[in-house]
Amino acid sequence: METTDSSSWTRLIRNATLATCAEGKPYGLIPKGAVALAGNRIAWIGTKKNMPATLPKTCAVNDVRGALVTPGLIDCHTHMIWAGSRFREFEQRLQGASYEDIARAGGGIASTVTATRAASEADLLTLALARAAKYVAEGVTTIEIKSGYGLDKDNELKILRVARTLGKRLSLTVRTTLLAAHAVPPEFQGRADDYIKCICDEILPAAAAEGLADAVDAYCDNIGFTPAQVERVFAKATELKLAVKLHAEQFSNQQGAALAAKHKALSADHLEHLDKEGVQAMAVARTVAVLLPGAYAYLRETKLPPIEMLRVHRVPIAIASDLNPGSAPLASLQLNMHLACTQFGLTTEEALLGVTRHAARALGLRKERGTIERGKFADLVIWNAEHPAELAAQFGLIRPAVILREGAS
Ligand code: DI6
Ligand code: FE
Repeated sequence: METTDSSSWTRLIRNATLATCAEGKPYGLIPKGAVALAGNRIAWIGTKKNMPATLPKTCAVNDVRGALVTPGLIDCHTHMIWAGSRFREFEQRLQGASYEDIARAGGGIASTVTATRAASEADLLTLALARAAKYVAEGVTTIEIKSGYGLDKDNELKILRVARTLGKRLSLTVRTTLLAAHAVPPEFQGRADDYIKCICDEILPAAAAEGLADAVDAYCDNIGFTPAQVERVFAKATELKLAVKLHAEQFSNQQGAALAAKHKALSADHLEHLDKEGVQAMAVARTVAVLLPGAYAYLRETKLPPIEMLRVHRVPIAIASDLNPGSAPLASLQLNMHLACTQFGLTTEEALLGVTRHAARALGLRKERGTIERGKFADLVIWNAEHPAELAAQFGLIRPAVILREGAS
């Protein structure tokens, strides 16, 4: 029998209901499981039966008495840095106005841009820290944050800088995404193509030069940008060696998902209006389908994303909160896991994989995070729960007992 070398172990978590989220069994579940850490990496996964007889003296041992242990949760799509509030739009929509009507009348994203441009970096950081803290409290250890409420070089970079600072201030891995192609700013009104040129010539190169963006996103829809405009942004991003993702098929089908897949995008997000061609293209490119059930519910949409088709074509499905002031001011990833099940018909296992393994892939982190597997970062949550289905089956009740991020950045 193979003997396990435990000499490098610094911590052993035993007697766990281990939801590794790795491929294989449902949830990657190992009942009575154990996981050993060596510094900031996962060194070993096993059970009581194959645990080594001796451990180094310096190895801490945690008997978690059957508690659920999962990878740290990952929210792979947020816009968490903004100033101002759009509660009036919520009232307008309850009276019958649509999200698109409000955007066309000059409200929507444009109003948040005005407030965000006026806010200092320090003010934005204070606002965002309070929002991010909610996610940390519910077991999120990695979060993606998009710009997109600055819409000029200085303000887009300001937002990305706040995002980077946020990650250093909290025990949180932050991935930043430049979303300058979110809306046409007032100074470019009626000149969307000129704004795209400004993004490609100025904003994108500046963000890349300062190392502020891990990826580039765009908003492809009737109220956003056309596929041809998105393509120009993607070409520039690729030239600068930045990964791409896309807001696609939210209110209409623009063949955005196929465009994203053509550019080997990490993800295409929203997808309520996704069609078969889009699904097939995503399947081939292994582009993750990021579903945002909170935005769907908040906007009281009725067209469901084609979940069964995504399953049949084995497109990885991630779930994210889309936290933003206009279409999803709902600061909880766990709520989105719940809504993914009740609104979109996902299983509780799909909901968990959607905020772990598949969310990691949507951020280009699949080799480092998202599952409990040897060699990955020690980035774990020990829950006050006994089964992984509990995370999606209820809301606001399941909380981390301990978040373990041993020296992870
Ligand atoms: N993501 C977005 O970027 C817009 N919709 C979405 O789901 C919402 C942005 C906003 O209304 O502020
Ligand atoms: Fe979004």
